[in-house]
Amino acid sequence: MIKSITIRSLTVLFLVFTFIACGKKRVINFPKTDLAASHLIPKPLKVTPTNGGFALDKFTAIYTNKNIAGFEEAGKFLADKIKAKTNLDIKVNVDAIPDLETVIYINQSENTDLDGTEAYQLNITQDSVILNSSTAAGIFRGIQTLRQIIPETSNDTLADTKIWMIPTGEIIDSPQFEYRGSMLDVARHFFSVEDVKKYIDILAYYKYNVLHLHLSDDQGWRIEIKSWPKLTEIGGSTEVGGASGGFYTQEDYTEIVNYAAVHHIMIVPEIDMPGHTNAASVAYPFLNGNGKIAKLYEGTEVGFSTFDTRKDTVYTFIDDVIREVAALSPGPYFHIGGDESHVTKKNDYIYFINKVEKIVQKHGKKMIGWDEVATADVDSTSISQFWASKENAQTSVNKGLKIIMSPAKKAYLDMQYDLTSKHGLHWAAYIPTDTAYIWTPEYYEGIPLKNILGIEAPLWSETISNIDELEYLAFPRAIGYSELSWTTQENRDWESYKVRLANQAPFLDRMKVKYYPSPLIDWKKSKYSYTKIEKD
Ligand code: TNX
Repeated sequence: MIKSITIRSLTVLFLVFTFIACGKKRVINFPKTDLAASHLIPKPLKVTPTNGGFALDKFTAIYTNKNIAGFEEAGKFLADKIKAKTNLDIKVNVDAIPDLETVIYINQSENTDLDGTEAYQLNITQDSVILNSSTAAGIFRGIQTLRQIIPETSNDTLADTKIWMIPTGEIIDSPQFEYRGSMLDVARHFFSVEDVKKYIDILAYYKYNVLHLHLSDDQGWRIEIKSWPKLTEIGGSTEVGGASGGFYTQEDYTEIVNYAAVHHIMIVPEIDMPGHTNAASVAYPFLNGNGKIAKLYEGTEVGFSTFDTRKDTVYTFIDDVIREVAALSPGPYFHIGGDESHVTKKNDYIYFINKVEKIVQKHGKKMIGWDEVATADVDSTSISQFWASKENAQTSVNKGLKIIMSPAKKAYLDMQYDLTSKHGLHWAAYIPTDTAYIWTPEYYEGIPLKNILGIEAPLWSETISNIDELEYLAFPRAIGYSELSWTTQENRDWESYKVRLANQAPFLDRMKVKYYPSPLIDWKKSKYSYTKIEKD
C-alpha cells in the first residue's frame, strides 16, 4: 500500500526552499522531540519520528497548490485554526514575505504512494512541513493531524519570539473505513443550526466524514418541504417534553450541508418511515395507516404509528419529500429509516420498503435503512444499518448489502455511561468510556469485514434538550468511535488510547465542550479548563 516517496519529496522540498529567503537564518537549538509521542486521535497508520523540531512562529507561511479545488481553502482553514490555537497570523499563498523562515506546503502527490481518497502524508523537517494527498479530502484529514501536533503552549525561551515546536518526522495515513459517522436525532429534541455546526467542528477534528441527521419522527418533523408546508408548520411545532420544537428551513439545511462540506463531512438525511411518522400524519391525516386520529405527541414511547402503505397518494407524497430533500443533499445516500414499524403488517412493510427504495433510486441516491429493511426485497446497492438484530444483519450479508455498524450495545451515544449518568437511556446497555472503545467492529456478530462500509455512532435525543447535554453524552465516547473507524485493529490499544484521550482535554476545553469527565481517564487539564471534573 505504501511505497517510498523520497525522490518526489526531495523535488517538492527544493521548490519549497525557493520560497524561503536566502538571508541569514536563525539557529535554534531544539530539545530532542518524539513525533510518536504526539497525542493523536485517531491513531495514524505509520509514524516515523526524526527527533528534530519545526518552528511554527510568526516567520512561518503556508503555500498551497492553487490549481486543485479545495487545496487553498484547506490552507486557509489551517491558518484560521492556527490563529485560534496560537494567535499567530499565518499568511497563505502570499508572494513576498520578509524574514520567512519556515513553510507549510500543501501539495498534491503525483504518484500512487497512498491508496484511498482520504490518504495523506505529512513530512515534517526543520524547515518545512509538506502535506501531500491526491485529494482535498485527504489534505483536510492531514490538516487535522497537524492541528493535533501543534503544542498547546509555546516555548518562549528558544528564541526572541514565541515558538510552537512541532516534532519532526513522517506520518503516512489512510482510514480503514470509508464511512465514519455520527447521527444526531434532531426530531425528539430540536437542535439549532449553530449547535449542529459546533458538533461538526468537533467531528471534523477527529476525521469523521459523515453526519447523519434524523430529521423526522413521531414527535417532530424538522425539515421544510415546500410542496407540503404543514409538515413543519404543524408537525414541527412540538418535541419531547412539550417545548415548541422547531425546524430547518431549506436555507438552514443548506447552510448545514455547506458547512459540513467545508469540513469534508457529508450530510446523510433521514426521513423515518413507515413507522415513526406520527408528526407527518398529524399534518396530513391521509398519510395515517394506524386507524386512529393522530395527535401531536410529546412522549417517548414509539412503535404506534405507520403510513398507509396501500394508498397511491402516500407514495406521491413520499416522492415529493425525497425529491426535495435529495436535491438539497449532495451526498450519495438517502436514509429512509424503516425501524420499529410495529403496527405495519409484515407484507405491507415489505411492499412499502420495495416501493420507497425505487423512489430513492429514481432521485439518484442509494438507500440506507435501519437493519429491518433487509427483510424486504432490497437490492445490493442499498445499505443496512445494523443497530439491534443479528438476524437482520445476517440477512443483509446474504443479500450482499453493505452494512453500517451501529450496534446499540456498543455504539449508541445515548446509552448512559453508568448508573449515575445524568442523561441517557440504558435499554441496550450501560456504555462506559472503555466499553465504547474496547470492541472489534471488524469481527462483530459474524459480519464479514468485506460487508462493512463503516461505523456510525447515533445520538438519540429523548433525554437531551440542549448542546451541553448533547456534549455530555457524545464526548468522550465519540472520540473513541473515530479511532475505531479510522485505525486498524492491530493499531488500537486501550492503554495507549487512554493517555491520548486524557490529552484531548485542552482542546475540548478550548472548544467549550462540556464532555463527561469519565473517572477512567486521568484528564490533563489546561489553562482553558472549562469542564469541572467530578469523580462520580
Ligand atoms: C431505538 S435505533 C430507536 C430510536 C430510539 C432509540 C433510543 C432505532 C433504529 N430506533 O427510535 O430513539 O432506540 O435509544
